[in-house]
Amino acid sequence: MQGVHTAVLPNGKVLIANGSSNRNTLENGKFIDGNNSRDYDTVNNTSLFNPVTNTFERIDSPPAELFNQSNDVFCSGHLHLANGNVLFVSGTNRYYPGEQFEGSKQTNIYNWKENKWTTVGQLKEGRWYPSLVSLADGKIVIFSGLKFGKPGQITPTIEIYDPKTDKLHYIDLGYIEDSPFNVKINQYKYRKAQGDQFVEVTEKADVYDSIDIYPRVFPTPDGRLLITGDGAGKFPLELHQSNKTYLMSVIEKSDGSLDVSFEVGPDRKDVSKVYGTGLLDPNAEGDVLLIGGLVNTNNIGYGWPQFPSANKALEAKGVRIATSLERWSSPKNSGEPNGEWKIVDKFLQHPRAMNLAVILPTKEVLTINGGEYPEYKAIFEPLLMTPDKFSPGGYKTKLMSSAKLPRLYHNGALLLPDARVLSIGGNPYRAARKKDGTVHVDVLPSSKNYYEIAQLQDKSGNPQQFDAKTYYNSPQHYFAKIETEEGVKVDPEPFVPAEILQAEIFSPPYLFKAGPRPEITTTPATLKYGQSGTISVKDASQDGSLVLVKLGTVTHAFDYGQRLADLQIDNVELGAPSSVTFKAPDNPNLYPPGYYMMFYVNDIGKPSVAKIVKLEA
Ligand SMILES: [Cu+2]
Repeated sequence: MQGVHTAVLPNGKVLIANGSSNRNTLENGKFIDGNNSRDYDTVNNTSLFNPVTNTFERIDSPPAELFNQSNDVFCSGHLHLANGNVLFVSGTNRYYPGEQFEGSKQTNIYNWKENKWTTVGQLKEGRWYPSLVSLADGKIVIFSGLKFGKPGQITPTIEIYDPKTDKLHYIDLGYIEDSPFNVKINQYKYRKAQGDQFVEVTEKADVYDSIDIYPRVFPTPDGRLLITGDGAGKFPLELHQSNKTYLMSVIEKSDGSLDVSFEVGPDRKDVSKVYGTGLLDPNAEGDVLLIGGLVNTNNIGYGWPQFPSANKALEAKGVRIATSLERWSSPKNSGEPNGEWKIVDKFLQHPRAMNLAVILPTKEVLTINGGEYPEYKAIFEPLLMTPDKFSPGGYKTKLMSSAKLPRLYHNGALLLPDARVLSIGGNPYRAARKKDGTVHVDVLPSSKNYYEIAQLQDKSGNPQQFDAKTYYNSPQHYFAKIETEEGVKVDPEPFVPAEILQAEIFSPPYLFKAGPRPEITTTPATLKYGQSGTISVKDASQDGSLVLVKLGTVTHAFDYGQRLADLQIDNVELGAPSSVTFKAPDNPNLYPPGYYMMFYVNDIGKPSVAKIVKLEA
């Protein structure tokens, strides 16, 4: 199964939903753009992964039609509600013919207790590629996305879902002072690579700003939302760079209506990027980190070997893949009322896009998946970031053992309750589905025919037919003939199928540390903000730590869900078992109500398996 949309559930299983999954239709040898997502068989592409038994189980998908419109979760946004159910917002209404992307207005809720799909009704707007972020009281703010019925247009609105009333509030940002849709970009600055250095280039512009699709948005400790500018690009595919950032506030008035206001935040040190990842820094509470991504274009086909002269033209315009780590220091730490931005160039060993950054229980971060280009040249080695005050960006970095499979566009990575990391998906181009349900993954985009079945050979040049078993046994087995503007050649990089259908699990170094793994034997069923609790731990140590990691929910190089709260330990009574008294987090802005994995980490940095606990007001 593919892995476009993934979320860890409170029962420890991983929900994997794909909808129609970026496929074309193959009929009588001809590739036809898109597929019929009103046909249930086309969107029935959902499963649960159980990391304890290492098994996948197909489950029902949301219905293919709702409210007389198509209902396809492919390219939706998703986030856990406080009750652990997962709210899916929008998805694809259509993308054909001619890649005319439109968002659906549908919502779907996955109920993890009953293994059932329901809806909270329709959105007012289509939202293809939306982002969701929780507020302190469990409301969910839904940003951006492409409209319904008007292909390629970003909606200048937000909707806020209130689980208490089960209603959606619609707010037009076009009328709000200092919202991105009301702020003019007169110039922007970007860094252009020149030999081994970067030089700053200033360009004039004359456009209003906007909010990216899949915007990287984060809560601040004081309850605002930081719109960083990074995301999955502006639409249509035009140059639309910005250094601007925004802080948004949502106030609920006594009559229940919501008041939204904006402040323009500090400028970024480089232009906003697409398809890098972002996270709240687990080692500097409230700080935001943005890692990697594509700079100076929205064209994710950048790097495809089929188009060498187009790639050169993009590079001449300053297009590149970032190696940087950018940090927004939150107001308290920076001393500035709206925080400040810093950039560390050459933070990553490889330029990297479509990557994820998985927060580990030890407060390390694993940058994983993605490629040196968004859809080409996968990077197989995860990069472990270990907190270190003296290193640039606050982290030492070290490459880990290679994965076996490439994970380009549409990949996922999540921290599992057993402290391993699931790596899943990968979808550099569009597979083709036949009427009988079979799916061709041995395809390549073609300059002449839109798509074609890839012509493959082995290392020695013998012609080959694609065979999934052979590929998964030996992912470097196939090489494809590609048609470039400079003639036909054999791609020096091994062929990557259009969909990677196997997952891998990475065991971080902490699992190989000597000695027994601590075990949490009892926890309170629920944690209340700011209150004390006690857990029992087998094989605890005097200087262990206790963390909550919010259940992850990942798509398109971003995890909307993950947060790490480092719990204050007030008392440790060593024994068999030991008893550890702690204080639950007191800031619901950063740690919204819902389900978290509680890990105990011993003094040499070996984590327990998590107990899943509920944090509530
Ligand atoms: Cu997508």
